[in-house]
Amino acid sequence: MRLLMLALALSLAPSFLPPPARAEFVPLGPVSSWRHDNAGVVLEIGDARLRIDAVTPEILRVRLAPDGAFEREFSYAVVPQPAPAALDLSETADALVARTSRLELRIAKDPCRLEFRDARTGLLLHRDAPSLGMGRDGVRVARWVVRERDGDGPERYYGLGEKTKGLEKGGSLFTMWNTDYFAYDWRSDPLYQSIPFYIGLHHGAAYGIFLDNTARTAFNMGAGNAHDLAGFEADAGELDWYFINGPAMRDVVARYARLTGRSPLPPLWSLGYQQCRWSYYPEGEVRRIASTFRAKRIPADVIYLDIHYMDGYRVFTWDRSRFPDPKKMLDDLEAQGFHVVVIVDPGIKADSPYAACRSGLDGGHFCTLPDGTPFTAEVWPGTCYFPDFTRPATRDWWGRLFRGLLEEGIDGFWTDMNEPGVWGGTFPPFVRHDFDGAPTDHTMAHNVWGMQMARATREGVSAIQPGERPFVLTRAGFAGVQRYSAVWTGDNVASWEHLRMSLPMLLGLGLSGVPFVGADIGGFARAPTAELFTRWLQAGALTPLCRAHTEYGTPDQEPWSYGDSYEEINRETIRLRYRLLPYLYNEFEKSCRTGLPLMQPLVLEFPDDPRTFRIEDEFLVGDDLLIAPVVEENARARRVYFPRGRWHDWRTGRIHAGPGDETIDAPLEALPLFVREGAIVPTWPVMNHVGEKPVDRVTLEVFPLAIWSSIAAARDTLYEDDGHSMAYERGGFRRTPIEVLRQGSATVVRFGAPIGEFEPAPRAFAIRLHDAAEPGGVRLDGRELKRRASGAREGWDWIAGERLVEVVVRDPGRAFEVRVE
Ligand code: MIG
Repeated sequence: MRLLMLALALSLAPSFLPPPARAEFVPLGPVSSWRHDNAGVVLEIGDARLRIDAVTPEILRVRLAPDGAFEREFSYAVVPQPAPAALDLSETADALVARTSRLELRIAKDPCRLEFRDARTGLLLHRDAPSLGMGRDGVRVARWVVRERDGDGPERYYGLGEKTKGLEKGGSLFTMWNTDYFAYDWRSDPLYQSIPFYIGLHHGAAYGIFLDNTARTAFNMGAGNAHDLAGFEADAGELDWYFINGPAMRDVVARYARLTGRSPLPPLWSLGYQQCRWSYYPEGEVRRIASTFRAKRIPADVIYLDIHYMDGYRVFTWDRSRFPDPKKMLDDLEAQGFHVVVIVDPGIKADSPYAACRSGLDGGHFCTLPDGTPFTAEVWPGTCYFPDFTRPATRDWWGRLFRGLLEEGIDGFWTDMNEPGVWGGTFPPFVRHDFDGAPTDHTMAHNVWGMQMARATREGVSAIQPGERPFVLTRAGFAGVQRYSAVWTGDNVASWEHLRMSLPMLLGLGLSGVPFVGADIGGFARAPTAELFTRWLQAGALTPLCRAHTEYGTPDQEPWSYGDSYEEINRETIRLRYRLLPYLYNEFEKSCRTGLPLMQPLVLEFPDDPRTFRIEDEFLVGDDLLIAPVVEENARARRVYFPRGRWHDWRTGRIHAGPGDETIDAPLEALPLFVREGAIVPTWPVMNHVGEKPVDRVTLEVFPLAIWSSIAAARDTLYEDDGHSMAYERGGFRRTPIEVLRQGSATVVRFGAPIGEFEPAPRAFAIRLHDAAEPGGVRLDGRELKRRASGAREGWDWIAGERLVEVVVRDPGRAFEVRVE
């Protein structure tokens, strides 16, 4: 009887099903043969095949095809790379040794195991676990590695994108499977983003591992063992991964960003303060919020419309009873200096008279069941279809749908629910996707679908408005999402714990290639106290994306919603951001070139200082600002760790010498903010929004180095452009080289000839030398400058109480020199 049933089951089973896989880890055995072709090395290991290529001298790519057949050469994450680097190969009795100028990879032959060394120092960086290494486990592929150990304990791990559980990931287990996780907590995993990249740090050297696999993957960073094993695995597909050498941690991050692409420059207005809630409606309410910002002189650039602007949640429509004349409203808001960003959801209401539904069905744009009929699921609009964003023609179709909203005056798009999140979870595994021409099911497409929605959105907006920089904000993403979109950390909670958690989450995203990040200020779920909102706004004041948001039905959550004294503090906090906008913009522009994040954990800059390994309540913004926000209720002071160097308190001017801890006063109105010695920090006059007035003065706050050297402050370049167009790609920018030198007892500030075609409005430069002595005189290109009478357009002043020299000169648009004697 049993046999009969088995026979029956076998005969009914569709013939395309593979034989049931045995779930058992089978490590690689001995290398049976190998060859070295012009690009890399290919090894045969039983049925499996392993291929190793040098992408650059610092980056090796390793691909394991468990059944010997490599998949097509295609990646959603990795951008086209220049010609591969040379990989030299030599053979010993028991190993092959592959070398680039920077890396040495030893491949033991029996069994096949890998060991990576720095070619210059010889340091052993990373190796397969001897008894495990790479292997397969049914249809899964996995790799187990040694978690190294040094004098400071087990190897430290960083990255993995948007994860909770702290900045340093050692000892925890993580899954990559994009998940809509309302009100997650510090143990929740996985969340909205999947970035299968981590950094290892031991013996003062860092390296990176990037697993380029879009299936569900898991990273064991030393969980459940004696701290000596780590590993990663994928539910399907190849074990296709990259080893990235540093040894500086900054270089690992920069090289990872070289692989997966860097963020484009965003419009400057998107670095302004952004106000959101679920939802501002009807029109009168949106207008009231906008006018209140202006009346109260609280700077702001962006207002969001959440799902209530749509007609029955149909994306690309308006609810005309709530918004009778969107164009008029948007014109008026624009006149007030506001940009409007709308949410766009991927679910298209299955309702055939509706245009997006009809054209989607006609074009075959929706994800399907295996038999080709459109797949449906329930979400805000009711029963929905879902565009297959992994299909190029569908991305184009989606992109064209934005024309109407753009023509009405919408400036940016917020892609939500794109994990995908639907009522009850996500798509079932059998849902079909084009996967850019290699049709597959949801198992492989899930983690990239949201990123492809952000991509289709960005590309569509760019095609419709080719001269303008798009602004896209996405909840879901995969490695490389930074090429298309900013990222926010989803549905957090209005609690002190969430404020604390938000910092390592944002730092982890930055270490994983995504610079434009922010958390919902004040918290999304539930309502913050006045103090929590104020402290969160301070912590968020210098995060790359600065957006307050709250869920449906909560009390008002605007900077003025907590009474006059809080309003005053919140106004000043936002003004601080606007003063520092040119600094943020300069650092962003650097990030677009280097791939380094704006928001940096101390360990990125000081990986040789063990004190920094786990600091996650302080961070650097750009190269020179150290922020130590207050993240504890009722605290009016906090301990701050100052890494080596001297740090100037932005508010009080006090100087703190690191390394060491100090207790810093932090009354409710204070955001502890410090500037590294040697920095030149550009600031602007505060405005109510970007572009309210021409910038008539660029102030350079100069914090000279304490040690005697001919360089008094780091060389720097001031970057400027029009802030919104793509002209910067064709020379439409201005770079002004600035250096501050010591010549005897004089300090010389030298401005180089500006480079580029962008012409700023006529303006002055104010140079403020901190920690200075009273000057005997000041010269501009050799000519004596007068001590400044108030209101004079040029001249200098000495503010004894602040030990500050301030020199104001007109920008002559050419090289010039200010000499303070
Ligand atoms: O099911 O659009 O994370 O920011 O306000 C909730 C409503 C859908 C989730 C987003 C949140 C947004 C909300 N959305």
